[in-house]
Amino acid sequence: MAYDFSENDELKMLRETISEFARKQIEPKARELDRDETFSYDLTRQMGELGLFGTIVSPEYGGQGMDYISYIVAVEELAKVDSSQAATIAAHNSLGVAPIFYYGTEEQKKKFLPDLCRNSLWAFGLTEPSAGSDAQASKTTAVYDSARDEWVINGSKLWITNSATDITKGITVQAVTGKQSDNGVELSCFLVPSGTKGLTCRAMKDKMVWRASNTGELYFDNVRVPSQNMLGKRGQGFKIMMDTLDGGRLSIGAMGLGLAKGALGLTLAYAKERKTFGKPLVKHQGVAFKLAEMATRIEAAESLLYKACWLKQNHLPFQKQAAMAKLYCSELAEFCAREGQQTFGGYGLMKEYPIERHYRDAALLRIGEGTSEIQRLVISRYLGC
Ligand code: COS
Repeated sequence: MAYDFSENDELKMLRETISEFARKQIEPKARELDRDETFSYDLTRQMGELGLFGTIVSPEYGGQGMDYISYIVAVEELAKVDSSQAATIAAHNSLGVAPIFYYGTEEQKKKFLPDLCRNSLWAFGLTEPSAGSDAQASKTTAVYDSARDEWVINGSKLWITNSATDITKGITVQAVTGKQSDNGVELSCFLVPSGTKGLTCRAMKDKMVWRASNTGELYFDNVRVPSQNMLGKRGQGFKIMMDTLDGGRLSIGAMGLGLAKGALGLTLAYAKERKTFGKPLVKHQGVAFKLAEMATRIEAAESLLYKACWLKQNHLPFQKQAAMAKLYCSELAEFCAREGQQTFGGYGLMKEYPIERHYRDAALLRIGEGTSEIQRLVISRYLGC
């Protein structure tokens, strides 16, 4: 099977549709939403109408049945213009919907997915106040109540994208359900619907990045869910979370690549207009070389990311390449946003110029869904280190 770099007409059309939506609908609002730190229900609804909620889910559960590369193209196009809107879609598809689609029982899929493919969001509850990179260090517990055939969840989660909106229907939660024979903890996943008694979801404010994306902190105080809400098997929780993150890393890669392309586009346009020392910036070799470097790294990142997606799409091992793509694309985004800002000079420090927002938003990519250090750890393990 050979890796094909060309995009067919269907993919080109999808890219153009999302690009046009991002330029016409998102771009004019992005600055204000960022300034006011506001999650836009209107844009989210429109993205749902465009079919971006259940991209990879098969039509029998209400999804679009897109292939993985198409989904990644959509995220990339959104991220060129605004990381916050891209984050809403990336987190919902990769982290919210995907584990239910891949690991849910037939009953769970029929119950939850059709709504999530249209109108509602679902979140991924892994990170806790003292369990970030060390994702097995969860303190949240779930205890089985055999009298009622229910699990009782206690604990908290932090920095959970899409978890505290009015349209969030629930969260997949990793919790400790027991001990393993080797003294390790047994971790399991539960589908916890919003509004369940004892669950509090609060939006986290005052972020530097992704200010128009919803980030929540969650508290579980004797939250009861029926045993049918366990996702996967008892003790399979960590693997479900890790497998889900492998896919999530590709969408963060797409966000990095998109942001980098957006930054290059803005910088090139500005450098053609702005004159110093009697000629446009692009005619100064120092600036032209910056642009050449950005473009070269973008080209390399694109090949790495889409190769990783192609591997996933063809059911081949892709975890190493996903970590590489996440690492490279997120660091690329930061590089391009910084070089772009430098080219804009003082204007690049003003909120009036989108490069300023890109510069801030890029910071999340090297931290969220596994820091750059975690990606290096994963890659080095594949090398046998
Ligand atoms: N897919 C499926 N299973 C996986 C896996 C993956 N990608 N990675 C690890 N596992 C399995 C292992 O096979 C192992 O199974 P066994 O116990 O049956 O052998 C088990 O999970 C434990 O694996 P490991 O010992 O490698 O776990 P570690 O505690 O060393 O953690 C890292 C590995 C650091 C890679 C993991 O904790 C991680 O990715 N951390 C970052 C978490 C993160 O991204 N957080 C941000 C979330 S924001 S949404």
